Amino acid sequence: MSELKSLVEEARQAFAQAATPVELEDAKAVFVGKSGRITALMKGLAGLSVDEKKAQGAAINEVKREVEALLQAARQALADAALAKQLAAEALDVTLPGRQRSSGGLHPVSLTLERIEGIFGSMGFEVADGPEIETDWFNFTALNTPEDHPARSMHDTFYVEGGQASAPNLLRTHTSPMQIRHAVQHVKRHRAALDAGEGMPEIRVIAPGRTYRVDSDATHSPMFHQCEGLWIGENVSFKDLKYVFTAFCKTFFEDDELVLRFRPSFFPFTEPSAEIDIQFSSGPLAGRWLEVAGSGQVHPNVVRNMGLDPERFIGFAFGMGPDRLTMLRYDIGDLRLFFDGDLRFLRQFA
Ligand code: 2U9
Repeated sequence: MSELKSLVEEARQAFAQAATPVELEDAKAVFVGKSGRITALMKGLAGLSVDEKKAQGAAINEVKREVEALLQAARQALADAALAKQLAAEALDVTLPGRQRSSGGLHPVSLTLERIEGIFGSMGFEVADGPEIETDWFNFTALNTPEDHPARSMHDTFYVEGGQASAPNLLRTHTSPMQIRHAVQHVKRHRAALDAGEGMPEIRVIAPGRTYRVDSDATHSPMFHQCEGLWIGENVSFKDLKYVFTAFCKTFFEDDELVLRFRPSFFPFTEPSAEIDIQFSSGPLAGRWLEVAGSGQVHPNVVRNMGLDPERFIGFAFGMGPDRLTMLRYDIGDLRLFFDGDLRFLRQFA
């Protein structure tokens, strides 16, 4: 009988020492397994009398129940400890502040480009796109730029690998090649009708984008933006240019009293050509003449390079610098602020 008592005590200690479920199941086998001590005691009943079997058997069964209850409690304790450990390891501090969600905004020059596209879009102009790496033909030759024009020199143009040795590829120096590409496609689509002596819808397009020149100071960046416009038809004249560009400037600068001045100038791709100056009616720059664009009637050679007969088709083009327009609109003094990426500056426009 005393062996039975100490057996319960031994089981209690063995179970308490088990640090893992595996150790606990090993300890269990010592007491209640097939070859455990309780099973051995049961087998020992065989040689006893009926009365002794009854008494001893009941006592062994009682011990077995106690050991099994201890085992169950030990299993539960191990499971509770494991859960507590996992919960502690995965604890979340729900009172910590959340991750901040920063809100983005458009770059001031992007805002200007969107504005330009919106205004010209409302006047029926499409928006052209095109590659920033261009061929010599689309960037210079098609635009009537003479072979010895200074813009073609290494001092002004970034040349890149590729293209022909006699005419290497380059980073476009203006957005005009996009308009040549657009016009050539447009003319191709209407070739059959044109050859049959019929008409074609007018070309009315603007081309905004990045351009590159070897130049860098407070008012020049090696990468800068341009937006050019082109309107070609059978009956388009300088008065259309004046009307369209005046409407654009008044809307863009939100100044209905703003006035324009066309000053004679020269570009290889337009003839005659004019510089466009504006004068604000109010604000810090009121009364001063500010140059905002170049313009002109598209040169017959350029019209021919689009695949059109310059005797029949005529039109005008203009070009402006969205970087400079942004500086004028927000009264910003240094062009480099746009390209430094300083958030203290950029956030003011977001
Ligand atoms: C085609 C034919 C003609 C676009 C034009 C200008 C005048 C011009 C620059 C002034 C400084 C832009 O801001 S700037 O960098 N542009 O003066 N651009 S006419 O003429 C074209 C374009 C495309 C097919």
